[in-house]
Amino acid sequence: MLKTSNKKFPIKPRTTVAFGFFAILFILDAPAKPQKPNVLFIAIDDMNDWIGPLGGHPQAITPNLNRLAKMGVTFRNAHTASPACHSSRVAVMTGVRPSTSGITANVFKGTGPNWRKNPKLTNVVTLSQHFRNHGYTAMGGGKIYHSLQWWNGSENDPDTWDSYFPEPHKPIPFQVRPPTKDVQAHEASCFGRRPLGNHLFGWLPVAEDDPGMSDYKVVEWALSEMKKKRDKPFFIAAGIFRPHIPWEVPAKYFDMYPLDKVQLPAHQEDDLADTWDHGRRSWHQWVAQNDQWKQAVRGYLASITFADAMVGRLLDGLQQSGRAKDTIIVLWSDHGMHIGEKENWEKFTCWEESTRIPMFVVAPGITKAGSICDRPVSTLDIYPTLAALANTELPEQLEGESLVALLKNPKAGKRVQPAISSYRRIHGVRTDHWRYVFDPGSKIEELYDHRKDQGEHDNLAYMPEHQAILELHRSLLRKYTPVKTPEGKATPPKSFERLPNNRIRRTNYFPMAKAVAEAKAANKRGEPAPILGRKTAPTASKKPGVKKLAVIDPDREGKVRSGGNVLEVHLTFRNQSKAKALIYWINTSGDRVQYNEINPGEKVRQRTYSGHYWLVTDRDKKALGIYKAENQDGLVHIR
Ligand SMILES: [Ca+2]
Ligand SMILES: [Ca+2]
Repeated sequence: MLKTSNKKFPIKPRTTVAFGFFAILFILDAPAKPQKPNVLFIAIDDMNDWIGPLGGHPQAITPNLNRLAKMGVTFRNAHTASPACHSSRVAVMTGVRPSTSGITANVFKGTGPNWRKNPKLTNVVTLSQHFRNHGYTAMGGGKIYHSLQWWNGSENDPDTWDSYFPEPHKPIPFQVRPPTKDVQAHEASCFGRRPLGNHLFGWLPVAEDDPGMSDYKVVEWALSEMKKKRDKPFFIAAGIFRPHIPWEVPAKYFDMYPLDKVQLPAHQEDDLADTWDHGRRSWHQWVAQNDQWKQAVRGYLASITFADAMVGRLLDGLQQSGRAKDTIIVLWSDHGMHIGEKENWEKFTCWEESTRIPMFVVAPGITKAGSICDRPVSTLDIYPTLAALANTELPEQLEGESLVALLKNPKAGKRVQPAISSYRRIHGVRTDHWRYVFDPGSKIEELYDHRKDQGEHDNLAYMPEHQAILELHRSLLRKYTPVKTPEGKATPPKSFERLPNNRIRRTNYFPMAKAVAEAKAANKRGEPAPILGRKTAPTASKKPGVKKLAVIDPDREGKVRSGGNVLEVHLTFRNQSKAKALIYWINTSGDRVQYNEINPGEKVRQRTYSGHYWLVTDRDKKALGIYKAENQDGLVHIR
């Protein structure tokens, strides 16, 4: 039985006999010690709303999250405090708002809790410490603080746990990668520079079943801890790493989503016309030019279903341990995920795709099975909620709001705060059915009405009829963060024009899908189109001077394709041999396109783009060497 108040047992003895009778009943019924609920704290990495209870993707197979939803309260309007692994997790574990600490993005600084150097967080009592201070054994496993499968560092704080699996500074167990031949075949089928190295932005099955997965091992550990006999209540934090990239899970999960049936997420091609540029459009360019969108959706869905299976094992194990009746379950994801919407991949924005998360609470004796709460809540609320559910005093630093009132009454329970998400300088405010986004850098403001526009396509911030609601959201952001918002009538930033219908439009915007389609059509016509994405990609800075280019083995012809980078550079080909040489551009499909002939002793200056390949042959068209243009003018000696 859980209690949320400290009310004394109401004994009103009328007679000694009656008192004795009730006292005996009380003694028989009561546990030997004051009972405290156990806590099973499940952190999922990068899981967005593509799960049954949130309906973000019609094809997602998540039977175990569906089951969890039926056990307690589903928060359907839950958002991360910060859409990046590190900042999100620090906010959850400290209860301090990212805009207060200034920790609003990822860091990769080696081993140890670097976030403790932040003056606001140096001495803060973390969630696990709080439970330890109140008589709990606090154990962690897997990714709770920031760490990555391929990064040897971790932001975990070993001093805040009684034990950690597998080890506090290496919280994610070893994870096997897909077979090399599969990776190579996939690389060969794609051109241009793939985002991230080592195929980490990849989606292939591993040649293992569930027990070969690192998350499986974390769950095994959590189950073994649940079963142990112990004097103290437990706080078990289990971190599941999938569906974080790389989307590599056993083949059976890929098989659940036949590629030809996979649906792309709902999206609008020119969605970024009325908003800020998140700087990650080159990822979408690479996906689009290689026709990888569906494959990526499939990999993400497969990874979600795998993570769901791991959640199922935790739920089953808790049931089998006999402790479900006195264990609070909280499940949350550190942030959402763009899968190509708004020409973005992963997170790092303050739109719904990045901020909306799965969040569930099961509190025996408090929550009703199958309840739904649509009020805006935040991961910042997890700490105060758990502290309240365990009848402990809330530490002073907490800036979120206990959700106990909403757990008891999901529709009418008191809720004061909006859900605010901060990523670097950008902030999003989510209320019951509005989202406000403000970028203090470009000064652009956004306002979306979720009653009509769940995809957040139509920015209403510059419409006079929505001025009052805009003011309300500006004031909410000012109330809870140090951000200075604009005041008065919203004015479009310089690079935007105001349209007659009071929407705004970026003057030089060109959708990536259109740019890629045009370049592909040109290639099909046999025209060299080394402009893939040129109109939209961020301008790289060209290095001064001229660099002699290294020769690439001519046997690589057929394996290399031009694309990716878009900076204009010049290559000078000097023919120092005694015979005529031919110059070819290798197009985006990997084919030769002849550009020039160079006589002995002559030179040719050729305009091209960084990331593009050039082939030199002898007069019989036998390949002599391949050269790749870099972010600098290049020199090629033909000998
Ligand atoms: Ca994450
Ligand atoms: Ca839009």
